[in-house]
Amino acid sequence: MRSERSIFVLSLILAAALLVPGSASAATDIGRVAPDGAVLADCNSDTAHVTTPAAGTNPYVAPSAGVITEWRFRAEGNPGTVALQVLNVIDNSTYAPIAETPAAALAADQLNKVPARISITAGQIIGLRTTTASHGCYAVSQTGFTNHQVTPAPAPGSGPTMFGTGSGDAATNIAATIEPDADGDGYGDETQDGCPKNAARSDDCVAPSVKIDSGPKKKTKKAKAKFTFSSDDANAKFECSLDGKKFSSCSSPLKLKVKKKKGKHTLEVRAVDGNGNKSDEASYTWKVKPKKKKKK
Ligand SMILES: [Ca+2]
Ligand SMILES: [Ca+2]
Repeated sequence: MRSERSIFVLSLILAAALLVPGSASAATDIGRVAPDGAVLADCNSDTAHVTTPAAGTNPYVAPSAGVITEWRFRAEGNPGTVALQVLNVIDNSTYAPIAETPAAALAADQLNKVPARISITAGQIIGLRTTTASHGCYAVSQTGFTNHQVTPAPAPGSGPTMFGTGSGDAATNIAATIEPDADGDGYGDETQDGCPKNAARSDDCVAPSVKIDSGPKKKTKKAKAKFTFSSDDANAKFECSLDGKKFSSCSSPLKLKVKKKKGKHTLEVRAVDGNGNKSDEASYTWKVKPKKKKKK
């Protein structure tokens, strides 16, 4: 019983993983966070940071468009409050902040993971803005990278700003996960958007499945019949229709008795999830043939 239950839970998890619909590609991680135990530099309040590498691809630049659904920052000491910024790259020392997340109060001496919902397009760069004076906020020791900073930090939409060179062989302590946003509604399609093909909705619009798992013998002499059915959505409710009658709520197992004892019968079942999404109907047809009375 216990193992059946864990298999059921496992299959639900698998079903949920397979239910990531409409995603053109998988989530992408960009940026760098300090390794555990790294010694970080101090930084000042109201300072924005971005990073450029001496050569090669910039790991802070988004390779494709999407929505940042989480950003990460490894803190030592007291990091204060920090916001993630999305910036246009004008050149290697000029950046234009486009948007930023709300400033988050970060916990000391640990990897902070902050949920987010902020759009980014291919070629834009992530950076950070410190909003309180803090210790241990930005610099990841990183050979071949340059951490650029500017004070005061420019506000999003304020236009391009020259970022001075803060330090060489150091990189901004920030990373982010970008999920695809195929319908462009600003919700990451994998963990935030229950309706990734409809820009007007982000709530769950995916219909559950339904399956009739067992029923009576296809040819039987019995007027009584028993059915079991199931859905990939464990919280879905069921609706049944016998012989074309109106659907009404039902549950598994379902026991019924046909009135006409002779002939074909059909049971249709559908699943309805908590958001009113209905599955297609599953149907089961069987034939009832009564016992012939023995002639004496
Ligand atoms: Ca979306
Ligand atoms: Ca949507």
